[in-house]
Amino acid sequence: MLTHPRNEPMTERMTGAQALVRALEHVGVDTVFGIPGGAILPAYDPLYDSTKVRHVLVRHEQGAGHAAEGYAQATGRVGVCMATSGPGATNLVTPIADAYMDSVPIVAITGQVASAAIGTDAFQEADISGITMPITKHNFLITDADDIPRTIVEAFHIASTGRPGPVLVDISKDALQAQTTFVWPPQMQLPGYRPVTRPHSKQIREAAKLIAEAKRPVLYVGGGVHKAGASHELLRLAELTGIPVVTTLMARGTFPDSHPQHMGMPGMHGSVSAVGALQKSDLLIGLGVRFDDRVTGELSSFAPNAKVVHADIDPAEISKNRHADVPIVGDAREVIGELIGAIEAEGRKGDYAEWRALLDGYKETYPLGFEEFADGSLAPQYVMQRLSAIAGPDAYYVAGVGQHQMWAAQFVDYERPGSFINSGGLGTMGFAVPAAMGAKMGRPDATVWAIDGDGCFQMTNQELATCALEGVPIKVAVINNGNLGMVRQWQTLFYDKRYSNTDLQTTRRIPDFVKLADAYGCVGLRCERPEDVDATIRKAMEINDVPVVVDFVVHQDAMVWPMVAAGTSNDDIKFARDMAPVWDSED
Ligand SMILES: Cc1ncc(C[n+]2csc(CCOP(=O)(O)OP(=O)(O)O)c2C)c(N)n1
Ligand SMILES: [Mg+2]
Repeated sequence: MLTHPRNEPMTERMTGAQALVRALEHVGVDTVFGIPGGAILPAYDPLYDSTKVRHVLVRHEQGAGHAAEGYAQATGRVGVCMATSGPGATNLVTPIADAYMDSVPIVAITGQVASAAIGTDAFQEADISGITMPITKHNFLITDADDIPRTIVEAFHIASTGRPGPVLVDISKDALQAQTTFVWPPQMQLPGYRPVTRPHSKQIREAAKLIAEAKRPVLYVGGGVHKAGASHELLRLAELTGIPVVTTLMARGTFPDSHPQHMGMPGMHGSVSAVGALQKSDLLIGLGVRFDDRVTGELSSFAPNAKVVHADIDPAEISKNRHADVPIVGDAREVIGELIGAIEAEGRKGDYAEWRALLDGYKETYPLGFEEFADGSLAPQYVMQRLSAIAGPDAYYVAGVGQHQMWAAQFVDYERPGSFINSGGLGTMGFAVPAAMGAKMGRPDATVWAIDGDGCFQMTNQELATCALEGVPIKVAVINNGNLGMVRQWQTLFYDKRYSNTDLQTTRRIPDFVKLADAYGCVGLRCERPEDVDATIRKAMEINDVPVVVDFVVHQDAMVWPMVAAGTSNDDIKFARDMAPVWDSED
């Protein structure tokens, strides 16, 4: 009997490597970042012919991983990186851990030695699935070509659904070389994987009741809200209730900075108003957050009078660090949508006028500020303010890790969800340049500024070669304080100014970042004085055919304030050295 060909699955004989590339095309991959080598070489051959998948040859596999993360965060799609076995795969470990900590959906594809050689310490053998077991959402080792298409579909499904995260697919060389029958679409075999997205209605009603009864509620918003695409719902919930909002490092822009209900970023370097809001609250409504230690400070004195509503897609997060009075498992968009419905159904509204007035008072009395230097040298915070004003809210800002990252979080105004991309959980130096490259490839029409430290920049700036050759005109602001500044800040405060191994001596222009930019085929600019900042940024904004690197030479003594010293209570926040805010007398 003849059946209509459209009703039949597509089948075709090909190699495992061809099946891999075909599967990547079918799941919609358009960009892969990677470096070839022996074990993955069979996959690079059919990749050469693909008209749908663009492979970007990076200079270091760490760059491939961060680029995949930047691409994923700027597009909301799964980022893909590829490496060979052994050292290629182990170079992906840092970005995989980074993606795991920040719930970024990436799929890492690695070649493995031939299956008969696995476990023999063969040349370039590393047990990458074993190594990455604790830092992947899931990982696969494929030794049979027939399993390749199905596993690719499963990997993309797992990476992008529920709580997003990195998935590793390790494929032995013989599986890539073997003949197989390509069948599409394959049937997923993930019987145990069913993330809960719909929240329990009883818990939602309970939360709505607590919200109506609270006197001092706070919407404590984390990275999960933007990941769920729930920023519109968040705005509706906030405006419906009038509850003040704080946005964590991973949530900057999810709620507009300019909104009067926004109290800023909480945490170690958060604003007094945001930290105060949490500490003085009687109800924390945690949405897509994980009560990270950088936010809570000393856990035992965190928000001591608050009941907790905690909504997260990952049940493992709930009550992990702080007991949740009302636990809600679900997708943030559905949770917030249902909360809005339940609050409307409750009919009664809380009265938070006094609470808002108290927090507005903190905001006014303790705004973010910084020290300017009498010698006319440049304050890094001023650079951020001008970047923000000139590049505007439509740009993407991608930070490295250290003081410059915190200034980028504090002094750039974020109005748009997802416009700040950084390494939050792992704090990975070297993140910015490759992640900015990935973001720019995902959003070619957007302006993408990497805000990097002189230390971080020296870890991954080789991807500027990739950017220059592949036509990815990112802009890099190197905040050059000549030091591993954040570590130096701790030495200033806690180690009696004993500056052990934090002076990078970049003041000697080793390396000279302008010449380095030039060597990479980029434009290099330098700015050392406040009066030149605007003109320099404008010049960088005008160059759109090649990457631009601006060496902003700033004062080495600039510090990040406010600060809650590690392990101490949020109540002991300092907004400048030895300067503590005065909380209200009734507390
Ligand atoms: C890979 C890695 N190594 C070490 C650290 C510890 N660390 C955190 S911030 C920092 C200094 C970063 O220096 P720089 O890039 O110049 O940024 P700055 O703080 O000066 O703005 C270091 C060494 C880290 N976070 N990541
Ligand atoms: Mg530095």
